[in-house]
Amino acid sequence: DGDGDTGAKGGDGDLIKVGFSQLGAESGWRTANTESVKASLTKENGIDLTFSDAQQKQENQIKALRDFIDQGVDVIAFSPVVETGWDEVLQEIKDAEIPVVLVDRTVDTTVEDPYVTWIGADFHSEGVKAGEWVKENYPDAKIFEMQGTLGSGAQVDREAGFDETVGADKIIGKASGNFTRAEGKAAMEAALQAYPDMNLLFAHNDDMGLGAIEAIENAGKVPGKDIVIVTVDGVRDGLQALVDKKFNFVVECNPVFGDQIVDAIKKVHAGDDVPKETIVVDKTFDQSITQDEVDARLY
Ligand code: GZL
Repeated sequence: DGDGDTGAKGGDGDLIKVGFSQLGAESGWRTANTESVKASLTKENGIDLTFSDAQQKQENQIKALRDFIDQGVDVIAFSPVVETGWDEVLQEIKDAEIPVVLVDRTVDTTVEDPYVTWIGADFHSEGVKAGEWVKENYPDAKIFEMQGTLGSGAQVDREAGFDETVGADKIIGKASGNFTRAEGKAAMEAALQAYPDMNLLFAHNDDMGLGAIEAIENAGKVPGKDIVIVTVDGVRDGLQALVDKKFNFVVECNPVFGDQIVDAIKKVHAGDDVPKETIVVDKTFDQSITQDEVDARLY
């Protein structure tokens, strides 16, 4: 190429400046996702990453996104803590002509074409998989549903998939544990009082299920037996609970897709075609899982 470029790595000028707004560090899933993002969005991979953690507060994410606009980044990537409330900032990003790669969670906005591509899991399908296992194995269960962060795509779609599969009449109560262990434990303590005949918990993530185990044991009941527990994520602590027979079924939601994010960023920056969405593949786990399999898990 005529600019005398020897092809050697130029200075930072050759790197793609990326602003990444992560929603928080609320769960094992999220910290594994952040590790994957930071391991992939590196200078070696051609990325100059500015990373921000919003501690699960939408106003912090909106501020970070505005900072990225001011910094003139080349690409913005973010995982929106909830689906709505982004119209103004997404329009500002669009006006600044900065392409958006949406990661993990989904948005519901009036802005035309707000992002170039979305990479994440099929939350509705995860809810259906959990519901199918419950319908198959515990058709007459009295179910308590522990919701994730209210208004997040993961909560809305897992709930829809699960409820339509098991039948809303099987669900005797719902409460949010905001995807965290502490809030899951607190919500379960209240639920055990309010719904003493509950015999199955569907928790929208492992961390809330792990918090619920503490509440169940403190109430003198046996998790996995008196109260069957079904969760989503498949982080190591969740799979350990499965081996320990305290969880009964776990639907995976794989957080390790930093490589796919880098690939999308490079294509978007180059103006290459990218699919509107890329679904991260999930599988399921039951109590047949072995300790060796759990120990081998990366996250
Ligand atoms: C799912 C992700 C969810 C996880 C939770 O892709 O958005 O958020 O299931 C995390 O553990 O808090």
